[in-house]
Formats: sequence, structure tokens, C-alpha cells
Amino acid sequence: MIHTRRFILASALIGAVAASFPALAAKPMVMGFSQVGAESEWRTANTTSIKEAAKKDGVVLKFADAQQRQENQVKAIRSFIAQHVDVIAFSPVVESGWETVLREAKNAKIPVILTDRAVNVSDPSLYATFIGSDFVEEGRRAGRWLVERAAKMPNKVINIVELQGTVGSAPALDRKKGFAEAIAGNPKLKVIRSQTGDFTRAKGKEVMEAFLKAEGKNINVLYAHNDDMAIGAIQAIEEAGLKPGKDILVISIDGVKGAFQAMMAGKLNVTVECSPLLGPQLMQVARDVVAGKAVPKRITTVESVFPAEVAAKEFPSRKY
Ligand code: GYE
Repeated sequence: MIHTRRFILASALIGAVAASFPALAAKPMVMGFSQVGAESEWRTANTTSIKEAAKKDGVVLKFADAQQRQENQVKAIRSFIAQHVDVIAFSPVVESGWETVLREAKNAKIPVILTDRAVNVSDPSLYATFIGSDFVEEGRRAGRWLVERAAKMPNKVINIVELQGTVGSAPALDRKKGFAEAIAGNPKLKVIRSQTGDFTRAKGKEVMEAFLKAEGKNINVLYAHNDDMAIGAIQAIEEAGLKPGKDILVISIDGVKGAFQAMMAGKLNVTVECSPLLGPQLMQVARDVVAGKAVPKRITTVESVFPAEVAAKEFPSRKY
């Protein structure tokens, strides 16, 4: 009798504890995550967001940094499959070349969630969903800002140089496309040079130096596919004796703190927001996918545009 009562009491206690700590109630979900690398401020914030959200959610995260190389990502995904994780999530460095490894995951019945960057596959059933920004729209927003600004400029021609992101990556392809689309209707706006800076500060600076050497004072505008390349390029512009933000207008994408600081210093004119804070949403969607619930095939991040005029006001509330 006493035994039974004790048993009931003990079970009730375990039940109560499990209810307040859901992670204890069941086996924790195991997620394999293959990250692009650590190429930018954006990426660092994205990694932190994913790690923190996993911890908070009681998800066991197996995290692999691919150092910007697709072959490392393929290796990581294969190792997640071998470890029988519950779900695989990854941010694909480039768009193409994923069919084989994604089919291996599908055959192993492990769902795959794309975060941040898209893939180009003929069979959409190879992934469950894609969470991230609309990069074409970001490019358009950058272009529209310039079209508006150009209306107030006396120049007959406005020469633009473009620093592209990683060759073959979704954000580089889409941001180029969206920008080109937005400026197409204005014959004054001309992209005179366009080259990759691989989303890094060092490369952004190096390529801008080459642009300046070739075109010098002909350059009116720099459009960089991310803030880090813009920040590197700003240094190159200053070293060439010109004023970034004035002699050369600077437009970029991401909205990291470094960009807000550059805007407050008058060196960057506008940044188009691209949020890296995808962690909490990823964990939620992963739970739904693992539970077999239907999820939308595309989950788009909500974002805005920050011109230099609002930088000082917005800076204190920036989270990345
Ligand atoms: O804009 C850039 C990063 O894929 C959206 O990758 C991301 C991009 C981001 O390196 O800074």
C-alpha cells in the first residue's frame, strides 16, 4: 500500500518535472547544421542565433563550419546521415550541385531544411522547406533607393561599380538581378564594373582598389552585395583620397552594426536589411517537420531599408 502510494507520488513528481521541462519528457531532437563559414558579421550573428535557439529549445545541435566550401558541406551532411540525426538544416554556399547528397538524406528518411540560401534542384521534394530572405527583393530595394537619389543628382551619367557576393551563391545571383531590374528604367544609371568580393572585407577592399585604379573619379556609386565588402571598400576609397558617402555613394545589404556605425560616420549611404536571426524560427519549423506536420515550402523573412538619416536613431535597438 505504502509502496503504491510512493510510486504514485513519484510518478506525479516526474510528470510535473517533465511538463515544465519538455526536453526531459522525450528524447531531445538532434539537428545537424552545416554552416557556410564565418565570412561576415552577418554570418557570425546567424551562427549565434542558431546556437542560442537550439540551447534554449533543448535541441542537440551538431554544428559544422564549411569554411565557404561546398565539398565540406557535402561531407558534413553525409556524416549527419551516418549519425542518424533527426533533421538536417544547412545554408548552402552555392545554389547548384546538391541533388546527390539531398537524395541520400531523403533515402535515409531524414528531412532537410534550407536556411538563408536556396538550392537549385529539379525535385523540390528533396527538402522540406526554405527559411530566409527574398534576395531579389533586397536587390530591388537597393536599386530603388538609388533611382530616387539619382533624381536629385545633376550628373548626366551615374557610373556604378558592383561588388558581388560569392560566385554561384543565391544572394549574389539574386541581389544582382533585383538591382539590375530596379535601375533598368533609368538610362542615367550604368554599371561599369562588376566583380566578386566573396562577401568578405578583405576581398571587398582589394577589388575596390582595382576598380579605383581602373576608373578613378569616374565612379559615382558603389553597390556592394553585403556590408562587410562595403566596409572594406570604404577603406579603399579613403586610401585613394576620396570621400565615401559623398564622392562615391555607398549602398549595401545586411544591416549589421558595422554598417550603422559607417552610416553614422557619414561613409555609407544606405543598408538594406537582411536578418540573420533565423534560429528561433528554424527550431520551431524543425519540430513541426520532425513531427510530420505540414509546413509552408517557403518562409520569407520580413525586412526593411535603413538610410543613413535614420542610423543614429535605429542603432541602439539593432540586435546584430
Ligand atoms: O548577406 C552575407 C553573408 O547568405 C544572406 O551571406 C547571406 C549572406 C549575407 O556572408 O553577409
